[in-house]
Amino acid sequence: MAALLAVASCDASAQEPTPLDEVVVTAPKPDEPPPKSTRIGEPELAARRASASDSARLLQDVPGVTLNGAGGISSLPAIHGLADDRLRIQVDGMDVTSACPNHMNSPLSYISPTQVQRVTVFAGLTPVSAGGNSIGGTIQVESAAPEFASSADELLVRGHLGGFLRSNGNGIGYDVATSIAGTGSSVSYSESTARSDDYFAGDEFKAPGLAAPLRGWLDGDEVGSSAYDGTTNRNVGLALRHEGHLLRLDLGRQNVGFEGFPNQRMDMTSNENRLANLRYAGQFDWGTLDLRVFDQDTRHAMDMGDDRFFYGFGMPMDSESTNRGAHSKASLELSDRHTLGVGGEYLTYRLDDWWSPVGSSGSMCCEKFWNVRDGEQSRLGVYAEWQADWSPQWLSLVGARVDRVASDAGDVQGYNDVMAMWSADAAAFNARDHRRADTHVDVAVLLRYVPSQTLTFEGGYARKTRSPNLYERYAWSTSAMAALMNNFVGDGNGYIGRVDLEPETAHSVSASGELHDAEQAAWSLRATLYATKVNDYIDAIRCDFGQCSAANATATDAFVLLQYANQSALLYGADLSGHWLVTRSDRLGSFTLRGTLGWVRGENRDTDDDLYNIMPLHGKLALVHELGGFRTAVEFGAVESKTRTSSVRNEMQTGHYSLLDLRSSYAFEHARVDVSIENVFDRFYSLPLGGAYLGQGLSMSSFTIPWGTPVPGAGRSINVALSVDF
Ligand SMILES: [Cu+2]
Repeated sequence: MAALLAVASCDASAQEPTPLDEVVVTAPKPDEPPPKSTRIGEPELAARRASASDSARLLQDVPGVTLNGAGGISSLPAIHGLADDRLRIQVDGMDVTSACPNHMNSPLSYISPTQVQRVTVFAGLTPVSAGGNSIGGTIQVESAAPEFASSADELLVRGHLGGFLRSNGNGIGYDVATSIAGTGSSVSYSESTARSDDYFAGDEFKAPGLAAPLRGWLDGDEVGSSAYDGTTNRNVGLALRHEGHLLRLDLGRQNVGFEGFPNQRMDMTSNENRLANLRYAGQFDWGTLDLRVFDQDTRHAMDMGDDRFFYGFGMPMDSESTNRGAHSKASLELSDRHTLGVGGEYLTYRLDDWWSPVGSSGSMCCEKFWNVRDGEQSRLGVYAEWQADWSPQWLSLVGARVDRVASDAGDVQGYNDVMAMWSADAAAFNARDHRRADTHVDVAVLLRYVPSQTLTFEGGYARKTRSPNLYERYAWSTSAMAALMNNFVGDGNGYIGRVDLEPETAHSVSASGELHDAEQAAWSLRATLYATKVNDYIDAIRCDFGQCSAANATATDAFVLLQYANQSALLYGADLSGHWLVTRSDRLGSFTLRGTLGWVRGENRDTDDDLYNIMPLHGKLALVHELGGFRTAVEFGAVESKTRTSSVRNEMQTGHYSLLDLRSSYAFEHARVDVSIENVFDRFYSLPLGGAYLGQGLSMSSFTIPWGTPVPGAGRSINVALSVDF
């Protein structure tokens, strides 16, 4: 799989089968498939869904993709070492955006795994039509496309009921979906929920005791602040179809009652998100046309959850955002060989982030602390992309795009104006002009060469650009408490913005080769090499001004305060993936070995430091048995120890580990049962990308939680999921 290179193919059915995840094309016309990319469909998705309430986990076996730990339903995917806002992540075509100084409500947290029907990953080089304001790859997650009845006298009625139980953390949830459709119209409804207590590691990693003064007991192996509760996603869809035209309106609402974050200093105590997505797709003699408008409104609240000290008053932090977008895309078939895609996008994002005062005296009295006030970022982009099928052997895709990104934020204030700890930083920030406008010029050149039935080469070059997000530019306070609340990487440090940050510009080259049998069924081996040089990479330097102490500049075993800074970075690595059909017979079914190996390095070229959260060498080998409706997989994963760490962030090292998972499923005609045992031997391990453990105790200041404990991975869990379709 790992079409780590996105090279276009004009026909989805021409996509090769891929070693780890099958390429399943479920897109109905006129929902044109994107250029060649990695697609995850059934049955891989079904098997993953059964054991995840976090949609990012559906991506965990895609070569080149790793997951940065966060809350139980909101891991942040990384592609080749570039994560979070460096990727373009679209949910049902919408550029959904986080509204939180910790990026708790990440884009993929807004769709539950049960809704996900198709995942497309552009790991590595992305065509410009799928890029924009991002330097890593693109992840597109989609829910089910509407279905229509095939004849006028038929009414298509569908229903789905599902539920799951997971032993580790007592996870439980359900999902229901129904739709009624004629030949030209369809109405659908879906709903899903999930909850879990704190999960347990394979062994003790701290002393058992009270989570915090006046709080409940936590066992030594219990991962504090990892629970979540009251997550509900509801969606209503309407669709109209007439000949080659499809109009869809989807209205979604998500509520999260609580989500703990073991690598942040606070928890999400409420999140309400509303989505409206109106789209049109049409087929014409000259090609296809796609139009979309969408709106996302988010109200987000954070405070201390049950595993943290409450300080008698809590620490309310609120944010509210509106995110609106319009996309248009036309694909013109110039001739049998040439297709021209042109498109335009407009996005506008508004954010307020404020912290209500607490107490009638003291440093957090007496006014609202404005972390970001009247923040806005708008982006206008246009692109053109030319795909040429020169011959059955050669294909090229060449594109360019220009984006204009304007960012601004209003004046701020601290909890009061009388204390210098707030007023000095606020005055310095307010004295500056905050408006910045960046122009991005991106290009992508992708080539594919198929010299024989058993060999495919892909390669290319891309230049991509990303502007700093609002927190990177406008988080302003050098007070430790305030800076520690601004952190979306989970390393326990505090972050201070920099208004003058320049956009990151990435130059990427990538090449891959795939060998397979002529029928593309029995075996395959794919290797990809890639390198990305990032100019003005937004890394961090130690804060040595404002309220930052002299010790902050040199500490090597403590949480520290950092300021974002443009530096240059180099990321490079290799992905290897393959499959081998060991044996197949009518009586015993088929046995297939599937494997992946990922290796990535990230270096700061200005400081010679290693970049933060770069996954050590990791691999997975699975033996999959399929017979009729039965599918069983034995998965063995191994990860090397993490010794290359970011010293500016005092990133912790983690040890090597290996895990065994067993997954089994049986698909009846109208039902499905999944049973899995994850981490069969209940091994203890630290998550290499899980960040610092901050899930209990007095988490509001730098020195009240000991530095040095990474967030551990989950111990054994026995998971069961059932679903019925009718
Ligand atoms: Cu938050």
